[in-house]
Amino acid sequence: MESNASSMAHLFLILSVMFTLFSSSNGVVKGAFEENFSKSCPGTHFKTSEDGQIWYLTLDQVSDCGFITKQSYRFGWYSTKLKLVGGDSAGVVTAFYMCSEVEAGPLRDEIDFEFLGNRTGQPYLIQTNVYNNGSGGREMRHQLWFDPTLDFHTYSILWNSHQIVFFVDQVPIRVYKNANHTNNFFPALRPMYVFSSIWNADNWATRGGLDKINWKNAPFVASYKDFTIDACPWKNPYPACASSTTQHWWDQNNAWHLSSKEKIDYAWVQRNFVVYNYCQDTVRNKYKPQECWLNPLD
Ligand SMILES: *[C@@H]1O[C@H](CO)[C@@H](O)[C@H](O)[C@H]1NC(C)=O
Ligand SMILES: *[C@@H]1O[C@H](CO)[C@@H](O)[C@H](O)[C@H]1NC(C)=O
Ligand SMILES: *[C@@H]1O[C@H](CO)[C@@H](O)[C@H](O)[C@H]1NC(C)=O
Ligand SMILES: CC(=O)N[C@H]1CO[C@H](CO)[C@@H](O)[C@@H]1O
Repeated sequence: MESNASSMAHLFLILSVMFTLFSSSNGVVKGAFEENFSKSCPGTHFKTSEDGQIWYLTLDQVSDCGFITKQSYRFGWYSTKLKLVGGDSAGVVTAFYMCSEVEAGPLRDEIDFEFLGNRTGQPYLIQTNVYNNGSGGREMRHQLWFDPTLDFHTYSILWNSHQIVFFVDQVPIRVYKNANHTNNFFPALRPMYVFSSIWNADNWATRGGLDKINWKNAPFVASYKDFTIDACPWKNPYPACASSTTQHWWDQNNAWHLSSKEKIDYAWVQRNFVVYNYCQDTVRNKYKPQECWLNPLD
């Protein structure tokens, strides 16, 4: 009996070690910058805090700055905490996005969070967009219910075969459903890299390009921390990440729809913070794109 119990305990220990090993190789990415990311700017424009936990990206007249995951992923949960450039940040765009190509090629898929700076005291706008096979034009713009330059807030993307959800501090601000028709406009096939960047977009970003960057305020610094990717790392051959062969939490029934609490939060955002919705833009779209007819609460 005695020896049985101890060998059971032994087996249990081995199993939990194996479980730990497997779960840490399952695509959860936290911290450790160089291991998981490459930067695309001079060292002067990318700095970290002493403990390596906060990453500072700088834009000035010499350079912009960005970083990208070494690995690509298909479906999952992508999240970061971000503190935006304060003061006069008109023309500066900070981004957290996903793209199927390292260099923005003509047939890319993309899921974007873009933070459009503004003059001191004027509100930042969040622009989100979805690209499918090289076409975009799915912009929405939201105001925020807080000042995103004062502190870190969490911005997250949930991506699975049924929906793309953009979250701000766990509040779903936008739900983009999969129409699933033969001509649907939903990026689901190609794995994507995860990017972050800060750059000069004063030809379009603030009041349609009227407000230019005031370089006297440079350098502009955006701060990132707690980058989390809980997703399926892409491996050949396809379909290593296909939903039918896996049981990841992000591709199960609960993640295919908003929860009832999320539906209430979503409705609150729709009532109070939407500034622009391409689905309502009859000047740009004579016919409503088909995904606009889908119910985000389904
Ligand atoms: C993407 O667009 C290209 C060029 O228009 C087309 O040849 C290709 O079939 C498209 N791919 C998908 C997956 O829609
Ligand atoms: C879309 O179609 C595919 C293939 O028929 C199916 O596996 C998937 O569950 C469908 N998705 C939705 C959102 O209906
Ligand atoms: C910047 O502030 C102006 C004035 O309040 C506002 O009209 C605009 O929507 C704000 N954001 C952007 C990105 O232009
Ligand atoms: C996908 C990937 O490269 N993941 C790595 C991220 O960094 C951790 C260590 O912090 C590694 O264990 C992962 O393999």
